[in-house]
Amino acid sequence: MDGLPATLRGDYARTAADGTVPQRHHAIPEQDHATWRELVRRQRPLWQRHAARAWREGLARLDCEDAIPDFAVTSEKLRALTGWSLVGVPGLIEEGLFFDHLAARRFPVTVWIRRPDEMDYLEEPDIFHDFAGHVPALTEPAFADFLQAYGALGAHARAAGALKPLARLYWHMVEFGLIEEQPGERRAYGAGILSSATETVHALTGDTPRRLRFDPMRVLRSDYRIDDLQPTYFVIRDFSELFATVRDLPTLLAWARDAEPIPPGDADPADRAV
Ligand code: HBI
Ligand code: FE
Repeated sequence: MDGLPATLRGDYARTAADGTVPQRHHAIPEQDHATWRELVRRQRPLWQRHAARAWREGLARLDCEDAIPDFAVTSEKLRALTGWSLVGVPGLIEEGLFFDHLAARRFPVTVWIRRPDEMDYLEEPDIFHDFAGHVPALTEPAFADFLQAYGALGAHARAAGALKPLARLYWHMVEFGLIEEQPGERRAYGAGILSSATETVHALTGDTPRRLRFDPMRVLRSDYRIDDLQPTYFVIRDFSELFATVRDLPTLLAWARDAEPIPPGDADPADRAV
């Protein structure tokens, strides 16, 4: 996602300089709340069975299952828990702006929701992906600290020509991360997994994906497809593992920038299957 997709769906005409728009929660039509409830209803059994404990506890604290949540209300809860807040955006925003928001503990959340005829697949993240997928993990302190430190590295990565490895880290560990909570007990915390019924089943029960022990150098070299189920998932043991990568990240980003990328789905001799 170096540039932004050509055809963006949101209304970018009235964005502020920082890429944000007001949510206008009061103006959300009942149909959109009904779509949200239907998406929650479909995912709830999969979340119970396959979502990480910290993610499930976060979702419960957000109390957001009966209607599209008001970002101002959620921000008050998040601030008290991990210092994060939410800002509305029309959809994907320029990378530099995105990183700046993360560095300031502001998570950009798309303000529109998919149509009823798009329940299973969407080419751009909507509010269900951004909020239901990403926000519960922001209640977990180590993950919340990791994401802020990740955003703070954006400017450095851009200056070092290392935005691609940085984007790979986000893709694999924020969008598609798995966690092994007990030996052999794998669960998901990645937003791209938990906001999609198909991806949740594939990631946790499919027999085709590779599931590999998280290794920062491997992840930073691993290219990915944005329009298909993931062929490879990376598994952490706990969220502090992610935060621990941040200290070495400036060095690793430069190394990964010059290293040979690993094509999506390919194996690497150093891989440790989980
Ligand atoms: N913008 N709103 C929004 N949400 C994202 O997840 C996002 C983005 N812009 C860029 C981007 N993600 C990716 O390039 C990340 O890898 C940074
Ligand atoms: Fe996302």
